[in-house]
Amino acid sequence: VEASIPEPQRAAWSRNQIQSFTDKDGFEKEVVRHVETTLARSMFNCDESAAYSATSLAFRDRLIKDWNKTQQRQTYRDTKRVYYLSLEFLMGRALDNAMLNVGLKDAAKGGLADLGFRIEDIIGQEHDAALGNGGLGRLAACFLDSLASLNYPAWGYGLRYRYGIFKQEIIDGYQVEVPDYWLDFNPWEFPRHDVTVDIQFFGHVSKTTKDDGKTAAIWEGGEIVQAVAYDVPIPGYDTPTTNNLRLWSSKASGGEFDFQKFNNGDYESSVAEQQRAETISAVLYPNDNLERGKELRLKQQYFWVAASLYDIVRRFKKSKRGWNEFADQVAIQLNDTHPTLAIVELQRILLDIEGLEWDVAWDIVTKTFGYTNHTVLPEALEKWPVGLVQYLLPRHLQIIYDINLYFLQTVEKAFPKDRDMLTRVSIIEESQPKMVRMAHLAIVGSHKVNGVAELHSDLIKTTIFKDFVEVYGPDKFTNVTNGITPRRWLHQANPRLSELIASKCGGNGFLKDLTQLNRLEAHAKDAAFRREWAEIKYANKVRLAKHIKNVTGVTVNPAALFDVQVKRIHEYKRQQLNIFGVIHRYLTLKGMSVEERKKQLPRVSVFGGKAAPGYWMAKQIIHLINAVGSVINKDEEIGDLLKVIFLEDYNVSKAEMICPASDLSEHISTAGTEASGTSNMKFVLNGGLIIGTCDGANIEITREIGESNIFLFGNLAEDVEDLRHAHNYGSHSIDSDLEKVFGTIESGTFGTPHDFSAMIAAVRHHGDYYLVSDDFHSYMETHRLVDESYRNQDEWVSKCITSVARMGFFSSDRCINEYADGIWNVEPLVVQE
Ligand code: GPQ
Repeated sequence: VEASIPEPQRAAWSRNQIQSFTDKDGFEKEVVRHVETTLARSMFNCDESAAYSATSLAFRDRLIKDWNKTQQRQTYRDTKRVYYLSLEFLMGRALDNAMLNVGLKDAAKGGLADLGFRIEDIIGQEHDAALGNGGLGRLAACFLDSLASLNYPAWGYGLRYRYGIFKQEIIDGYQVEVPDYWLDFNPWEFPRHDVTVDIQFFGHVSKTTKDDGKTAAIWEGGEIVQAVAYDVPIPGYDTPTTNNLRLWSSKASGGEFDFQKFNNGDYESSVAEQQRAETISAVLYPNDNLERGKELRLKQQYFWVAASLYDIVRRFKKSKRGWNEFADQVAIQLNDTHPTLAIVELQRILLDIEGLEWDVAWDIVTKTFGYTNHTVLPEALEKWPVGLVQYLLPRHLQIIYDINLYFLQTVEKAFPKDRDMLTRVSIIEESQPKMVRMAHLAIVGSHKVNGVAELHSDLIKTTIFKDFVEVYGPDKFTNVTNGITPRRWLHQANPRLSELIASKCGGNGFLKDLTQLNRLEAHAKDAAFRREWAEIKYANKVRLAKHIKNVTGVTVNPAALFDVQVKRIHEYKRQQLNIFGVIHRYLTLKGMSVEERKKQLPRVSVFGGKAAPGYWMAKQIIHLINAVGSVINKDEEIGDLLKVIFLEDYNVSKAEMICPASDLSEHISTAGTEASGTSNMKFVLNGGLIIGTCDGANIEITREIGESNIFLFGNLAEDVEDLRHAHNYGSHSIDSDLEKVFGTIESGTFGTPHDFSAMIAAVRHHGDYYLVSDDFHSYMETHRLVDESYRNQDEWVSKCITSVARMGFFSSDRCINEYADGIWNVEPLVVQE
């Protein structure tokens, strides 16, 4: 059909396209048009929800044009493309981002005001797209923003979950999970019912002899599920480049119903089949840093990977190039091991379908893939039972065995007679049952493996992947320190600060070259500038205080020091250390005379974050935080001096309000456990200081902003192993201040002590794996330093300004350029307008 339309005709059409709006009046006309036609409503009953829909549709129309042109340009120029495979994309809201990236937010603001709306209220109507758990998914979203903003020809590939991460409610202090049905009305996605892929599961493998006498494998039988593409436009900031995020949705391959069964009167089972197929993309697994080995999860992984690879290969084939050019045209990045089956799938396509020789195919595969590791925690490393893979993907298991065989042969040559080495590096773990080690497969099938912060990248080389460094040499392993997009995390989240910064940095250039923030440094000693800076922070705190009042009923004083820890709840992230510290602070205040108390600095401790539904200990931690809050917050003796808030349902849009309002944020993981952390970067970029351990990216943040601008405490990663050993085999004495905290909990101050006994026992009796007791004293001492420092507001604000000025390194733009240079070998596609 496409080819039958003559070129002059096509050109004429595109010239005559309706022009997008460029100002307030044009915007208003578009909104009215969408309300009255697309939404079929009258302007007389246009409420905030309709105004959101119409505004989104108006901006969407604009994006579509840039998006189409971008796709045309990329197809025409046919340069190397990057494919970012991620099971999670934690996008948050799209409208505000689209308005800012397109550069017409002011027009929209004025237009909405004319129609009687406040733009903030309209933005607030949007439901977060929450197709991710935490840092890993949000990193993928920041990467998409940078890829588009830097004009890289790039695609994201993921799953279109019907239910994203659950909504968290706090009922009587406990977390309750509620399904997040977010697709009611989503103007940001485009169903592509014409872009479908049939995905095969189960079945069996037989051998056949080809014309040339060679044997080939045929995978047949089993069942077919259809993948349908849904496309989401990803606008770059201040560039016409608008890339594509393609999310796959599953449905039964027979169309709506199996008519055979239907006509035979078996209506119910034909509907059931439909529903079974749809289950594949129904729900995001809500675990962070934990793998549970569920069959449906493996199905999700293969479904998504196979559909994406089919699409990538189809696009490559259109270029009519030879397979020897595949890796020059295609770079695929594996976001953690979740998409590792892509390695096997590409090998299968090249071998079984395209008929390439094993070695030729394998060379293409390894040149194509790069693998990013995001954790060293053993419980997060994916392993799948061999039997399950055999049953679900019989041909893939054969290929995995062959990959392993050839790999072990090369290892054997390099390390003759080292059986232990072979056992350690094997892709197959010889356990009961046997397991496929996905990280090993990912390493063997990629040309580069990277960690996400310097310490983390060093740790993977010396611990979990040590043997592979011996096998491949150190150059296969590299570091790309994480970054965040300054568009969302500064410009969008903190517009007033962004504007103030722009006024000193020569305009908005810093949003595309974050190193320009260094121009701020000269102003840290300027008293008038500091006042403006502090005034913005205060206003952001007032806004958060209002939100806190609205959702919890607790009044907090915006002049207090806001001390924030928001992230997934996990023992390694040590929210328990924080709440024990809060209790200690409370006891100290209670022990003071009224006079002494008057001299103390008021604090608000803010917590937020979800616990995986099956993570019992994390849920106990949430319960303790809420129990402590409900006692302290109504203690009149304490009043404003200490408030403890748990904000329910922490997500991206709430982070955009919370980060700008923090004075101090907590990044206090046991050293060596947090691969990078990225909220640490968000908080500093928004003019807050950090209390943290020498872990993940905290170390590089310290190097950049200077030791005097961060509050570091605690044991170092290199000492963790010895300490754990001492807990288990030597004597383990608990910090005396921490014992007082335990005593208070056990006396029933915060409700039934039994509820919290496991948390205490983990420290006292079960080896204190996360070193809570070891770090407690230094943590409390460091909090005292924070108080002291905060009293000198001039100095505090200077520290904040200096820190922001030195944060240029942590842009995800820098990070994406490093991937492009060091791993993908791709170049931006310069846009000539
Ligand atoms: N991360 Cl393995 C997740 O958010 N989920 C996961 O399942 C794994 C890692 C995080 C990691 O904990 C953070 O330290 C990183 O900053 C983040 O990935 C992005 O690299």
